[in-house]
Amino acid sequence: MSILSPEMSSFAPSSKKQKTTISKSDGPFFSDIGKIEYKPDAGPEQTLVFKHYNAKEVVMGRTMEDWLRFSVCFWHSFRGTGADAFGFPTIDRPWDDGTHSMENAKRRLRAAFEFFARLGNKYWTFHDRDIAPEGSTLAESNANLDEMVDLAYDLQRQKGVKLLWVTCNLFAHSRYMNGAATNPDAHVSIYAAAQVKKGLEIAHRLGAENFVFWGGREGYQSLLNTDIRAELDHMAAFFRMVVAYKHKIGFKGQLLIEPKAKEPTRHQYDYDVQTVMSFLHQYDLSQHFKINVEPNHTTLAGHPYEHDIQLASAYGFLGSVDANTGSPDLGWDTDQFPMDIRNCTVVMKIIMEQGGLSPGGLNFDAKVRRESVAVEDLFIAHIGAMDAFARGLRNAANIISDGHMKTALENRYTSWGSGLGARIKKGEATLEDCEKYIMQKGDPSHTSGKQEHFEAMLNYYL
Ligand code: XUL
Ligand code: CO
Repeated sequence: MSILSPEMSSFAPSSKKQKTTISKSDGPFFSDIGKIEYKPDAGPEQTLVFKHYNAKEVVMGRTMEDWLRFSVCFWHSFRGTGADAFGFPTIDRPWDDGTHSMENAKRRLRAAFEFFARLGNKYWTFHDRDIAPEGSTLAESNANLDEMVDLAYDLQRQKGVKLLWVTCNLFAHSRYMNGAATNPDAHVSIYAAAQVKKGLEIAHRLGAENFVFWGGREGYQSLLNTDIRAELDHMAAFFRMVVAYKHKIGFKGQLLIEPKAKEPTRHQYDYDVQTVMSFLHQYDLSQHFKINVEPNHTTLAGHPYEHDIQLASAYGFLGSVDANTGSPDLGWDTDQFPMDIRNCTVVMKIIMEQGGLSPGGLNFDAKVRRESVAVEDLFIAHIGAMDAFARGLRNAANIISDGHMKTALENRYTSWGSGLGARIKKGEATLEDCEKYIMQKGDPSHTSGKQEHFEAMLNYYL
């Protein structure tokens, strides 16, 4: 049982933390750490340098920076407190005084941009309510947001950091407890739409390259009190208003839907990539949206790590990636930094094979463990994950240029390239043709799937 109110979550924008206000320094906050450098010969204990990520190095015709498009997320890295459902905050940042004042919000944003400049990521992401405190009315929230967006605009220019995407937090406030776009009460959905209107405007002003919809409460807790068809119709109508307004204001960013199977709802409508694709087709929205895939959500849906990335890419829907990982032994979303070289390799192989992720990127929707309380842990986590993806990139480049895995895969399907197989594919064959074929040729032979051969080949490159 949870002993904490949801207010303790790092996503809770309007929580009133019971903490004494203390004055905090205005920075710099990371002068001990300095600019993170590329030192390929560094030893295993040197975790504050890049050993693999070399931003300007060219791999298969493009710089690492261009392939990887790393982004730091504001909510986990600058709003995370280490609180969980069973424990109080553990992380106390030197820029955070525990209040919800604008002064604190500004200091925090400056700290974030100092962090970005030292780490060397070129992109960041945020929810509207991460960067500015929610007011007591929408007008007040919008005014707070405008003030913070002015500062973000200046910081982006000063530090040369761009906005990968913005999203609206339509799940933490209690008004959204029964959903946002799918709330049975139209008044709540109207509030969400008004909030998203402002979200699109600030995304436009800050030059966001994408805009994300993660429907955290768009789902149900019980089928007994839920009209699924009505809720999905409402969600589609909501997205149509979004598309119309995007075009009206001339926002050029790519719209993305981020699937997740469950949590916080028992069932989330955007369950996984296949579900989102069919929703988009069903409601004739597929030309307006791509998908932001988060592998920890993929594993939560019961699929292998790269399943959704592979599937979205196969259908031209892979727009961006929330680069993180879970603990496969657990059944929930732990948002850990992606450190597994095998996973990073297969993901980069898919991304390179589709020609890159732009205008999407690899957004670290990941948080340091609640026990990793030191400021340097925030750097080590990002550096480790960036290095893991740089290794993934190099490995994927080798796999692709060698071509052995591609050939082996294609070999499994050669029978579809000619004869009756090819005619079926083109829609030129009938069931009678198939019967005649089998009568003549008899049973197919057993062909090896060669799974172990593929696994051993992959390991060669890791
Ligand atoms: C929650 C999650 C969100 C979205 C943005 O699981 O992934 O942080 O990425 O709302
Ligand atoms: Co995410």
